[in-house]
Amino acid sequence: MTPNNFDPVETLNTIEEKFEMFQILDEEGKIVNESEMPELSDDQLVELMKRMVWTRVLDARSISLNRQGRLGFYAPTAGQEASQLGSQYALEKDDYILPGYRDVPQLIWHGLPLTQAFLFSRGHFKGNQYDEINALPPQIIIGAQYVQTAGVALGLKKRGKDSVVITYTGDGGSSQGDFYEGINFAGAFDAPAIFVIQNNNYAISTPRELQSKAKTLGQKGIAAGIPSVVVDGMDPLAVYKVVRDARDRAVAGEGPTLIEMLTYRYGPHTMAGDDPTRYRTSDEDSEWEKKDPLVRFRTYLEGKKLWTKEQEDEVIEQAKEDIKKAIKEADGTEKQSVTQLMEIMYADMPSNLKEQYEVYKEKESK
Ligand SMILES: Cc1ncc(C[n+]2csc(CCOP(=O)(O)OP(=O)(O)O)c2C)c(N)n1
Repeated sequence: MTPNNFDPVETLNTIEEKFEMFQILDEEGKIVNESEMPELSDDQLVELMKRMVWTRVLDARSISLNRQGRLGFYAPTAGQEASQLGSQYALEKDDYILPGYRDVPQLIWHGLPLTQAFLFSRGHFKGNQYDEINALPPQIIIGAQYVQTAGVALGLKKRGKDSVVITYTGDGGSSQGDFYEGINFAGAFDAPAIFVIQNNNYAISTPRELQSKAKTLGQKGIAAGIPSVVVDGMDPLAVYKVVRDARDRAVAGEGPTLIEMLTYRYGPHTMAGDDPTRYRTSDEDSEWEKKDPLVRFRTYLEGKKLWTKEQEDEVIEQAKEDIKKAIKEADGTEKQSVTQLMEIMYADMPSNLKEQYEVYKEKESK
């Protein structure tokens, strides 16, 4: 292109047109992109379904436990199972997860004991003390995990590890400065990172249309010079495939990838008083219910004679048992004290806090 026919509008349109949604399994449970099917055995497909069903039960139970005052902070996950678990399933145990507050399911399936997830919800420091899982605790500051991901990924690269870091933010998070800093830095250093935007159409009540003029959020990676893709976030097979490919590239030294997953949260933003009926229509909800990842994956697996109602009931019962046991364990965990909280916060406690520490030590001894 010569400077004479330089046309910035055409350049933009050309780029934006390229960002079509990648899909393998459609809403009817049919494979529409056979050549892109990921290499997953029948057992692996069933395992992924089990995880999605189990997690849907956890979501429903967490919401009622929260309403009973038995859990604290909780960000509902129903609707986002394909994005969350399809992506986690594409990781290896040594890979790192840097989650946002809604991404507790990925942590659990990466090895976080459910009891700890409940303790995190209750604000207990033991919920954030990870022993056997490569992950950081869920980030509450929107987008901050993107910058940390660039750092962790660069660290892995410098140490010659063949593992990667995956991080998640929302459509709202993709407007943060940290988002751009993270993808830019990771790109500049070919750091082995996978940046996910779970675009569930709303940042609390702010709709996607007000979030950015960009036609897709996935295209934002182009400015950082990194491969970028928009995927059907309700399709576990497509999500698995794009994340696995991104992982392969990262491990091969080819740097990060940005993945926008188009998804929806069926519940409220968090359990702290959000009412989605004030900003979403029931028609919109119904449209997305038709895309439910569990429904389409179930239809697909039933068609392959890999899944039955009995299997599903078994997983549901197992989930309920696991939850009951974990809540009991969480209830039995010693309450955290103020002094414990202060001890884990500081290697060297500032002198003014030391004074307060002594006051509490005294109080707690009584
Ligand atoms: C830096 C920062 N600003 C504002 C908030 C308050 N806040 C919490 S969640 C949220 C919306 C995030 O929406 P999105 O990134 O789309 O993620 P989703 O919750 O939909 O998964 C906001 C603004 C925050 N936690 N951190």
